[in-house]
Amino acid sequence: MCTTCGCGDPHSHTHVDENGNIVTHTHSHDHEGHHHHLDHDHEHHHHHHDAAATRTIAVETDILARNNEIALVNRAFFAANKILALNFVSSPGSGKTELLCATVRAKPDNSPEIVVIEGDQQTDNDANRIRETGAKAVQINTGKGCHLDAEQVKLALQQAKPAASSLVFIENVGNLVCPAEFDLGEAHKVVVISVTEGDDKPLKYPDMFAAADLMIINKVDLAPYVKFDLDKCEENARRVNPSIRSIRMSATTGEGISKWWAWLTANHVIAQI
Ligand SMILES: Nc1nc2c(ncn2[C@@H]2O[C@H](COP(=O)(O)OP(=O)(O)OP(=O)(O)O)[C@@H](O)[C@H]2O)c(=O)[nH]1
Ligand SMILES: [Mg+2]
Repeated sequence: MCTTCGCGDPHSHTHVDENGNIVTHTHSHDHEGHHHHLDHDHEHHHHHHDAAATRTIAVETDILARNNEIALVNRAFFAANKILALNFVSSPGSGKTELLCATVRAKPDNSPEIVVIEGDQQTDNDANRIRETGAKAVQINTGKGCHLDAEQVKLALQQAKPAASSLVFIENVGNLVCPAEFDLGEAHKVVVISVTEGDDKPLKYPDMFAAADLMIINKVDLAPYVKFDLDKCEENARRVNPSIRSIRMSATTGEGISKWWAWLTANHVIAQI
């Protein structure tokens, strides 16, 4: 887990603000009492602070253990209500929100209710974009946090109250690193990569591609203008995760959307058993 970005601060607290957004505040101090970015004497510092390093690891372990406990509560809620919950992860700007808007617009007539939980450090732009499509959306602002945690999602579920047999789409904070470690209770992580990011990303961020069951390669409409080998990207993803599935898509042109809906429908059926 990252200890420099504030995501593991045990003193942070989460509440619902006056606009109905779920907001997490993180205290700006850090556990070791110095500022990492200004610490020119890093090696030396660590050498004399083994106790502090041990404490940091202990805090991280506690945070992940506590997160996993709450993720189990969320997972039990999804199972009891036959809800298919997906956790969308990617670098910023790969097109997660655009893809979710396109997904809602292309939903089949007999589609289950769709509820979207939007995670961003700041703003409720993405929740508003989802609401324009007619789907229900709850915004979580993580502040300094670079990922969603299970507690935030639990609060969002209490607010959104998704119906039985619905689809719950959780859009994580744009970040290919930390969200890989935090289980939210979802059935599957879906990693979105766009063709402008480079086909080597699965090898550079293997944890995320190993944690995902499906990779969506988005913005294929831009493929003619960039050096991005779609086959190579899929090959790289399978090197870190041999069972990962892949769908090539464009959220703006709608290419690939029927394949994506077929995947969704098949997995929703499994959630009904
Ligand atoms: N050409 C093209 N542009 C796209 C596509 N999907 C998204 N975009 C554009 O890419 C930009 C980022 O899209 P978003 O949906 O905001 O990306 P995001 O992953 O939700 O971003 P964060 O929430 O900030 O991590 C926007 O300008 C979109 O219009 C696509 O398939 N093709
Ligand atoms: Mg977004």
